[in-house]
Amino acid sequence: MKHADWLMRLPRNNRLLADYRANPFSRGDACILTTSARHFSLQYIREEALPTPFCPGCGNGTIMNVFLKAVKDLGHENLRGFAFVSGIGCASWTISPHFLADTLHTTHGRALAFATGLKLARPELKVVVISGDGDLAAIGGNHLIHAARRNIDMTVICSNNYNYGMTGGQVGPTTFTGDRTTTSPYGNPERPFDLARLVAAAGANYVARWTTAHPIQAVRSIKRALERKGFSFIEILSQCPTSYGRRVKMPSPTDMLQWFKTLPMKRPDTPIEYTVPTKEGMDLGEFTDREEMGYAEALKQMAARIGGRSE
Ligand SMILES: Cc1ncc(C[n+]2csc(CCOP(=O)(O)OP(=O)(O)O)c2C)c(N)n1
Ligand code: SF4
Ligand SMILES: [Mg+2]
Repeated sequence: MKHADWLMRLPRNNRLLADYRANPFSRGDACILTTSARHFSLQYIREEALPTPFCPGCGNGTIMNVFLKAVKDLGHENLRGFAFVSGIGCASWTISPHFLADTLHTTHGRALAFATGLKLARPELKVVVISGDGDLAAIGGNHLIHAARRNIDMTVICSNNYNYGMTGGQVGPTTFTGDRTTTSPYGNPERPFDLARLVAAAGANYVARWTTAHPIQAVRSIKRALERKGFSFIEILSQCPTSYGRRVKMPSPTDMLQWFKTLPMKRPDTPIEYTVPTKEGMDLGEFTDREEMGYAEALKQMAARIGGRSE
């Protein structure tokens, strides 16, 4: 969308719009806005796809923002060297139709299977998956642990909002014990996964957990993940006021952001083994950071050994 068109979308009484209407070529605020206030992320986004379909206050916009900031910081002027894959769910809409890039919006739970095929067919591409906790860890849980075990070269960003947001707030594999959801009206009797520990234990090279209230740390980890070979996984705890927050006494997005800010940092001596996540104890930080051989390199070495081609 052109900036002038964007200005025309502002309410009629908006001062910037009035300024622009009075003199589109002036050097007033409107002109400054059209030249210098363009958000950095727009260079990576199909502007015709805006606004996003997310509910007001949803954390997925922040996830989109931190990912693109990491891309920008790494010096990519566009997304041409990337290929993006998502499953089904609100989080999956982060990538397509918004990213100005090659994207695969696949079937529910199968993002990592598609991403694996894509990486093997086009190893030169940086494959990135952005999807939800349900998509990646419930129906897609097997793909998740095996992609980590194989150390397949890709970066996976999980928007963990503790429920199936898009389908109305069902209980999922990260929903806390006791939480009321549409399918656990008396409280969730199950124990949730600790996704960061699960994926680290399964063999990923790099794993970190942050929240939408920790954008600077999230950008830093995403940059690190994008530069790693092998499997990298960033869990981002994200607010879903519509389907989750209002059922667990955190109806406003800021309620959840305030909760995120109280979460502890992972201590270096904290064990990597499974601990039952709780709302108070969900620790943040890096869970593993190693340089083990990625799947692409393992295939290459095998091909060299048997005299074949890996690419
Ligand atoms: C095979 C299959 N089963 C179920 C569904 C319905 N469905 C669509 S999205 C979704 C869950 C989404 O949850 P999550 O991945 O956490 O994404 P969120 O919407 O919370 O971001 C489900 C169950 C489907 N589309 N396909
Ligand atoms: S339902 Fe939840 S996750 Fe989906 S767009 Fe709305 S706030 Fe975001
Ligand atoms: Mg979810």
